Amino acid sequence: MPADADTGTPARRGFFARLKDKLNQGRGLGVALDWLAGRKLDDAMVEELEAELLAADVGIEAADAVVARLRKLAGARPIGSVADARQVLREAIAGVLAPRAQPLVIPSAPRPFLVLMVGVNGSGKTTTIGKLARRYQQAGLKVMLAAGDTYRAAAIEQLQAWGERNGVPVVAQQPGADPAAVIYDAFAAAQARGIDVLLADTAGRLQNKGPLMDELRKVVRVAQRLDPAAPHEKMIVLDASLGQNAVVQAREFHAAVGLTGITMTKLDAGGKGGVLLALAEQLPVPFRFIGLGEQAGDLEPFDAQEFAAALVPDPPAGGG
Ligand SMILES: Nc1nc2c(ncn2[C@@H]2O[C@H](COP(=O)(O)OP(=O)(O)OP(=O)(O)O)[C@@H](O)[C@H]2O)c(=O)[nH]1
Ligand SMILES: [Mg+2]
Repeated sequence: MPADADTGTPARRGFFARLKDKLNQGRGLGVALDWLAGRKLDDAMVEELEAELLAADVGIEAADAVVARLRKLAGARPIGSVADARQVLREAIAGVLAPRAQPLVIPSAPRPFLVLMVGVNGSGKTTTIGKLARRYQQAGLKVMLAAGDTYRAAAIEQLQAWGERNGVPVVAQQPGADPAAVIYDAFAAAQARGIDVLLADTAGRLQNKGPLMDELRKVVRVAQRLDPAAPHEKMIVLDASLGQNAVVQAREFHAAVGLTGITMTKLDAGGKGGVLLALAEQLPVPFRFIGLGEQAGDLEPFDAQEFAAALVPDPPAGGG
């Protein structure tokens, strides 16, 4: 898919440089390892590192997984400098994240490829749709949006504004309409019009509200009348600043509709980033994109190595 084959472009390098500055306010992990150089990884160091990991929202299971990988790596090669120690920690972290780093590929069939966005209120679903619309359009795909958040007129207008900005059609009905009907109609229209990617918005909902989760299951069922494989992507959008709570949300939405992708937003806004390690360890759902702001360009496919490098930055010059 051309949109995701752009690793190494200046824009992408700039994005990950910004991620490094934003995560933990650039402080990063690995301070506990600064004195590892030339020494053995001892229990005191491990304890301090675990505390750092937990403070960064990594959670116990993933902290254990990182430490286990670190011990293995540190045992297998000499660590002569602080830079070596940081590199080993980056590798341990990347090792935990790597199995989930699976970019969203839009295959040549089936088309239209239906992406259903789900998540709690305010996580960034509608904004992410706007960003993806631009991304896929720039990749030469025909994009359409479905205003499946029918709870508020403002939600429909917000999606229409993104549609206008990108010059992509938006299928919408009146506030209060049945979201399943809106998305069904949009899917049928997208089929008729030869659309490649249909991005369907939904209203924010708390994972413990049964009737709202039923509504989401209905959206899925109704879309399947047009294509039994639809929605081809069921993407949850999670707010990184919610920390471990994001893991709870992902688990519950996964149980309800069977997620196929995770997009993590707001890593620029207090999100510590460790939550991705917790998710990697606890859920078998691929990481698709990460969001770093409110603008259309503030979204990139997830990359395990780049993310680990951002979590464990080099200390500022002169800062040891
Ligand atoms: N800083 C920052 N803000 C973001 C990001 N993504 C979204 N936002 C902002 O978060 C707020 C909520 O975003 P929406 O896209 O409306 O969230 P939503 O999930 O559609 O919200 P509901 O429809 O109410 O459930 C908006 O002010 C966005 O501009 C991000 O990556 N970083
Ligand atoms: Mg919304």
